[in-house]
Amino acid sequence: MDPLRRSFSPCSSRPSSPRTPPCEASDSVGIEAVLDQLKIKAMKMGFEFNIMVVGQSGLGKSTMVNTLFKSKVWKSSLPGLGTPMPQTLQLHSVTHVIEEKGVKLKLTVTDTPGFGDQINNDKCWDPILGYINEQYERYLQEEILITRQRHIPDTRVHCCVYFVPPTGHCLRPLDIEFLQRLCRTVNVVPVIARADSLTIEEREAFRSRIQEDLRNHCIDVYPQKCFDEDINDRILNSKIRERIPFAVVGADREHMVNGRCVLGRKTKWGIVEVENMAHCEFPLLRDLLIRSHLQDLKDITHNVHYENYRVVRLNESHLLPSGPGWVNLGPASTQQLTTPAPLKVRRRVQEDPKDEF
Ligand SMILES: Nc1nc2c(ncn2[C@@H]2O[C@H](COP(=O)(O)OP(=O)(O)O)[C@@H](O)[C@H]2O)c(=O)[nH]1
Ligand SMILES: [Mg+2]
Repeated sequence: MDPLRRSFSPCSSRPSSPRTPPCEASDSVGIEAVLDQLKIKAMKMGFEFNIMVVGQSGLGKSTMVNTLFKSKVWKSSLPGLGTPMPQTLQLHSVTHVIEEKGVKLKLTVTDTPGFGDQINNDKCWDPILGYINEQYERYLQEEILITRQRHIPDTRVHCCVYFVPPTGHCLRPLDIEFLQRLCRTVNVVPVIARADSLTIEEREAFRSRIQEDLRNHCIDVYPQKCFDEDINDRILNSKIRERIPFAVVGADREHMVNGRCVLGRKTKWGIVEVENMAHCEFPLLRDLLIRSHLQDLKDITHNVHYENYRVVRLNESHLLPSGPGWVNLGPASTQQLTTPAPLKVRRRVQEDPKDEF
C-alpha cells in the first residue's frame, strides 16, 4: 500500500500516525501527530519557490542564477548547467525540480535584462513590476473561478534579489527609486554585487551606508521588522538585518583547491571561492532563501503582497456587474500592473502566539 495513503485505524476515529501506534492506551490524544500529517502532506505536494534577480546589466545576475543552481545543495542533481551566458535581453525563467531526502522543491529563477543603461532611465522598472503583478493577476484569475483547480500553480515571485553595484559610495538615486517601488510589491533582498572588487573594510563601510540609505528612504527590505511574529523571529531576523545587503560573488566554474572541487572565480592571485565565508557571503544568501526563510518568504508573498494586489483588484470589481457568488473581474490594465499597490494589509504582529488560544 502506498505509505502516504494511510487508512483509518479500526479502533480510532483519527488516522493512524507514524509516531503514535493507534491501539495503544495513551494519556495523550495525539495532537503532536498533526506534525507528521503535515510533513507527509508537504512531502507529497512538494514546494514551489520562485526567485527573481534584478539590477543593472553586468553585475553578475545571470552568473548568480547558475551559482544558485550549481552550489553545494543541488549541484549533483543538475547536469548540463554552466555554458557561458550571453547578455540577457529579455525576462526568462529557469526551473529545476530538486529532490533531497524525499522532499521535492520546484525552484524557478527568473533572470531579467539589466536596466539603467539608457540615457533616460525613466520607468525602467515597468517591465519588472509588470511581470511581478502579472503573476499575481494570473493567480487571482485562477482563484476566482467557480470551478478552480485544487492546486493553483504558483508563479508569483516570492523573493527578488536586487543587485547593488559595488561603487563603495552609497545607493544611487536610480536604486533608491527602484527599490522603493519594488519593496511595495514583493519581498526584496538587496546584495552587494561583484563583492570581490571591494576590500573587507570597503565592504563593511559600504554595507553601513546602504543600510542608512534604506532607513532614510523608508525602503523596507526582507525580512521586514513589522512582520516578525515573536521574540525568536526578532532575534534571528535582527542578525540577518545587520548583515544585509550580503556581499556576494557569483561563479559558474569549478576549480580544484587542495584536492577539493570548488565553485569559484580564478584570478591571477588565487581563487575566490563562492561557498567560502572567508571570501564572500553567498552562503548567507542561499541559506536565507532556502534553508531558513523559504516558507516565510512564501507566506509574506501570499498574505501581504498578493493580498494587497487582490484587495485593490477586487475593490475595482465592485464597479462591474457581478453574479450571485462570483466576481466579474476585468483584465488588469498596463498601468495597474506597473503601479505598486498601497501597502495596506499587514501581517499581524503577535506578542505571544499563545494568546491566540
Ligand atoms: N569580478 C566578478 N565578476 C563577476 C561576478 N559575477 C559575474 N561576473 C562577471 O561579470 C560579467 C557579467 O556577468 P553577467 O552574469 O552576464 O551579468 P548580468 O548582466 O548582470 O546578467 C561576466 O563576465 C561574469 O563572469 C562577480 O561576482 N565578480
Ligand atoms: Mg544577464
